[in-house]
Amino acid sequence: MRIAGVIERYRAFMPVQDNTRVISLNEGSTPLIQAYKLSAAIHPKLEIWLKYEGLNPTGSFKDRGMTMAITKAVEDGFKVVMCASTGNTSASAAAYAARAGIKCAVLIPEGKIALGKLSQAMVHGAKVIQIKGNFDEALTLVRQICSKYPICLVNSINPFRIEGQKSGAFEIVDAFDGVAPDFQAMPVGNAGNITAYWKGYKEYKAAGKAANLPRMLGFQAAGSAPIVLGHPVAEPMTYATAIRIGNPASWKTAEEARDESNGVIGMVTDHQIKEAYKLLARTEGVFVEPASAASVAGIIKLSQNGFFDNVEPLYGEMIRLVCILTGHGLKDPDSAIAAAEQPATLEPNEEAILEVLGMLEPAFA
Ligand code: AN7
Repeated sequence: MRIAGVIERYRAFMPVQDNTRVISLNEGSTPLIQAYKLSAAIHPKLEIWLKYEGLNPTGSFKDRGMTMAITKAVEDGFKVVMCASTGNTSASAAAYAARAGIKCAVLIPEGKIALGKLSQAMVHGAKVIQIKGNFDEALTLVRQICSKYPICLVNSINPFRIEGQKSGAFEIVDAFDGVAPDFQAMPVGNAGNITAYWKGYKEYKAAGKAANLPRMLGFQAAGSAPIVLGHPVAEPMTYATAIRIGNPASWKTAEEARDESNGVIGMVTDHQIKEAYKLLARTEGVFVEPASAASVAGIIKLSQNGFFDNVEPLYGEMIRLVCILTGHGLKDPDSAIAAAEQPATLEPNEEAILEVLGMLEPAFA
């Protein structure tokens, strides 16, 4: 069976006409993986599922929104698209623009985007411009330029991005036969994705396709936590560069998602993100980029604070929680190598290898 992209699969919910030329890389349909060991390690009542968005065509959730944004840009006659990015949006925009045969320009913060993401934007032929400033400054410039010239802005303030990204919520509800999980946890940067998921869940419920709505849990990095602090952060800091954003464009709708769903937007330290990053890789075999681990770090923190102790599951005995793992670990190989034990370098000699493996010790005999 051929599995189509998110516009074709959820066409009734997408703003396309019968004759719209759909630009797609067959995004979506990402694995939803049950995390038995992680669940047991975090809370006895939690049933955690991992929505592995790193398996989208360019390695992040951005593809769900980019298929819709580029489809519309082409339909509306644009020949050039532009975005500011901490990396993943630029990778996705560059790939979908290449697919469509239009030009793409990306503004990125100099030195603050992961190697894999930079390589993607470059190889797909985008015009890559590094700004001596941060993401928020880059986005301000992109907004100014796109308001004056015939260039389509494809950051998540483009409403078509949100329309495409809401498909993630549809897939989760479909996977559980019309039931939304008790909770959904995700990292929050520019806050487009939490906005999109909440819109998706509400539309699916209104259409009679979801029995209930989840409570939304969003997590920012402590050095870049404007929504938690209640004010913009002029110089956002975090090693999770994807969410190094101090003034999110979708701030208000993120707060609406939190408040309407009786949810939480909290923050986690870089240390907590790193620990969750390693835990996911080592206990579940799931490799994500650092920002994606903020969702797991956030659940661990909430659990330690007793947050789940008195929660009544919607159905059955367990509290079902879906964690959105937004980007693939291969995006950021430098972080992976820094977080792990370095390889041994040996002569090509059996004894030496066995020694490193500990096989020559009596315990192994
Ligand atoms: C892996 O690429 O903002 O809250 O410019 O790459 O919707 O911004 C990326 C954000 C989470 C946060 N996880 O999502 C960009 C960019 C990963 C990300 C987020 C991003 P939003």
